[in-house]
Amino acid sequence: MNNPIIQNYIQQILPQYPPLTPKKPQGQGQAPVNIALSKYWGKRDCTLNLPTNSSLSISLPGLGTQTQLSWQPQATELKVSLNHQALESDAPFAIRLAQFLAYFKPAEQGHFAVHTLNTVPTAAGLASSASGYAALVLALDDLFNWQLPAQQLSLLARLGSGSAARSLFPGFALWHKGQNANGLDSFAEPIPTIWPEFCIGLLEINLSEKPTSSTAGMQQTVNHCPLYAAWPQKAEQDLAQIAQAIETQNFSDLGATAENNALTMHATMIATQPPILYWQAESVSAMHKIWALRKAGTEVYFTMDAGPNLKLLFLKQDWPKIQAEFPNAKLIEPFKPQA
Ligand code: 2P0
Repeated sequence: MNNPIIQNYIQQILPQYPPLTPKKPQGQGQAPVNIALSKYWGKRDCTLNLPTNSSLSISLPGLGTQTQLSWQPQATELKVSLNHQALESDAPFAIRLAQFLAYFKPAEQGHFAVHTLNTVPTAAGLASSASGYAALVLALDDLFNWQLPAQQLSLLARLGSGSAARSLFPGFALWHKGQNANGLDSFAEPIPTIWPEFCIGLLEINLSEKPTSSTAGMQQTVNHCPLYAAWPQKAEQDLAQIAQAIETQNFSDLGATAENNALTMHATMIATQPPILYWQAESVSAMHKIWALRKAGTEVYFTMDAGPNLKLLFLKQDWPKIQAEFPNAKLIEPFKPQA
């Protein structure tokens, strides 16, 4: 059963909705994953997926999701394939997708078919839901020929997954938490700074599915962590500092603030009852190595999301030293033109 609050929200974005009519046989969309430098952790409204705090991210070109979407009037159920494998309709990913797509069905009879290709491991802490819902909304926009501006697409993607609001954009993006109960001011927009030397190193500790989803983890933290009350203000301060560091290209300040922001977010998770600890022993070893490198003069910082993997932050000139210490790290240059 569709929620009238969500239906009304979509109506504010798509004045002609409902009904919707596909304008072509197939819609396509692709979007990058993003890494938050100042994190989103906690919702103030679970129905409209509104965050407690604003967040700021960097998109990773070449890593993300490609989605094809078609409307099948004769189909009796939603068909979902992920990386060329058909998913059972009771798979968590398919259930969540079905709930989202139910709002965009052109008719009662019939179902969508969705083919999704991820170039990142699904649910391994590299935010595939972010690129997934951003690509899906772009595919919907293509199928129905809405030609929505990016800000409106961001409002729709946020409904699917909060961090998806940020994946509509290359480079740095800022997702405003918004103030309004109707959610229409909670969208992301690009920060136009280009910073060619800015690099990310992906340090994969463990790529298996995480035990606690972000959605569940953040609400457990909101409801059962005595430290959480301090988080929203800290997050806003960090975001302002990181935005300033981007503008002035002050890498030390960006790295130090982003690392502390991630550790503070994890501190709230750890202090939750029961505790949420995404780290593994290797995650902690990597942190110590990073701090030792820094002490020895190499400017490298890290950030971590809802998983055990680390994302290193550094400038291109330091890559040889970082690679020597972390031979398995994967270099990502967010501002390098893609081939
Ligand atoms: C972020 N994360 O800012 C934070 C940091 C994980 C840790 O956004 O419930 O998948 O779908 O809105 O967007 C992951 O949470 O959660 C996330 P929902 P989402 O990147």
